[in-house]
Amino acid sequence: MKFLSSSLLGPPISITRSLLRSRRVNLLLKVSALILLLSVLEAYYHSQVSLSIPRPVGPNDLDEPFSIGCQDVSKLVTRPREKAVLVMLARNNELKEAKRTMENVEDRFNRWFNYPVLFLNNEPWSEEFVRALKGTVSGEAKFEVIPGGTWGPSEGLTKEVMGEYLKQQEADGVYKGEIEGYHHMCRFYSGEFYNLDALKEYKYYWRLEPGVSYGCSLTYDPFVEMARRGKKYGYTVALWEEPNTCPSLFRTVDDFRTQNNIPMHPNWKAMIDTESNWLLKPAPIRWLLGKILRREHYNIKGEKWNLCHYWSNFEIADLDFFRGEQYQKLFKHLDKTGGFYRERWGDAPVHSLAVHLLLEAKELHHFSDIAYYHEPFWQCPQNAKGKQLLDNEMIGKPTEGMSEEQQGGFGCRCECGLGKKGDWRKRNNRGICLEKMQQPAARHRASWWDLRRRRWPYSVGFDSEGNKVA
Ligand SMILES: Nc1nc2c(ncn2[C@@H]2O[C@H](COP(=O)(O)OP(=O)(O)O)[C@@H](O)[C@H]2O)c(=O)[nH]1
Ligand SMILES: [Mg+2]
Repeated sequence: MKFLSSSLLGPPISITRSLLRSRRVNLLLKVSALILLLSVLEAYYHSQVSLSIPRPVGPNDLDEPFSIGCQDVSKLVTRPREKAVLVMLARNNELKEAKRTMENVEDRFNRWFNYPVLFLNNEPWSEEFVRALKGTVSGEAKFEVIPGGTWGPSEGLTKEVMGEYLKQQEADGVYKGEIEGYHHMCRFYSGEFYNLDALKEYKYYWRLEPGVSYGCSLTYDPFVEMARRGKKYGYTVALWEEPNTCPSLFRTVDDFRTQNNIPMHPNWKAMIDTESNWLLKPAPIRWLLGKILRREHYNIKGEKWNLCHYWSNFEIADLDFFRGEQYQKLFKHLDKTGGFYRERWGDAPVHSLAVHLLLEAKELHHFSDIAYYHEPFWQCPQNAKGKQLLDNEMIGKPTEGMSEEQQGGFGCRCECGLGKKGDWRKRNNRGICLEKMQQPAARHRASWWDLRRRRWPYSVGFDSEGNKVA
């Protein structure tokens, strides 16, 4: 009876329900699939199209090595110098390491060019340090004490609050986060350094550190070349920053960018991670990560800094840029937030984000011909074949440690062996950061195949075999 009535009235209620449900499920599935597709398309568009880095216009890369092999230094030293200075911040107890650096830099460069060297300290110099270092410098040696107030802390930060910050960083395992002097040093080099009276007469500086070493000879004047080519910031090594030293740095710099209507030009895009997890970051997720959760290393729009930066313990740069209005305004903006102490912002990421925010790609220079070692990283080029000027009297006799000459190399008298095994030290210490940060200047770029094989071509000026791009 029951069956009859239901068959007369149409399909049983349970079947109707399940039909309806399956239609609803169907619709739900279709809508979900559509949302998913739109999300993927949107995420693709955002990361791979709107954040893509255009190749430079014109046939050439925007940055190439200043020199291939050795130059006839005897001809170059007769030319006018730039207003430039070598700078070393150091402590009295770093005498031995400071002396080693200076002797090395003199041997590889300054004995020909005789630039002045400025030694800086936050405490009075010991007589012993002055005596020992004076003897190493071929130009004028100047010893200055950093004026009080310039060596941190930030305005308004009490000793107690600073102490709390340092304790917290020690507990969190932040690299050198518990060392007060290290915070002062990072803040000093980020901003106050550029306004020192002792630097007023100069246009360029080359930053040195105790205990670093230079493995090639620099037989031309890098300051003159910087000026001639309109370069404002020169670097050697690029690498990833320790994430827990600067969780809010990128957001703070990007806030400055939007407040001052600075457009997202290619150099800035080069600091954004568009490679990892882009698929999972459509607009609503970015909004959640950036605006609501305020995730570390994200800006308010939900774009993530790739943590790449230039290692600022080597720098050759234009002081006018750093003491100029825009950079100083940025430094004050950063300093006001207390991040140099609440976190442990390094001067390296601060400089790097700043130059990528405020300078054009053509104003940056990779000193790929300089061999530079600072524990634990090393950049060292191969020696240019047939360009070692072995008979040049002023450069002198080649040493026993000189690496062999290679086709496609561009170093001068480089010693890259360091006595350790492995060939990686012979080539430039390229890597994903250098590759990415140089993209705005590079017409020739690493193919996905090169990247997969971890074969970093000399993207700026050179192809993947190390040959100069025509
Ligand atoms: N005068 C002075 N120099 C410092 C102090 N802390 C660091 N420095 C200098 O700052 C530079 C960077 O310091 P370093 O210890 O090499 O740090 P790292 O290279 O980041 O590991 C070096 O030139 C040091 O001599 C400090 O408290 N006083
Ligand atoms: Mg150091």
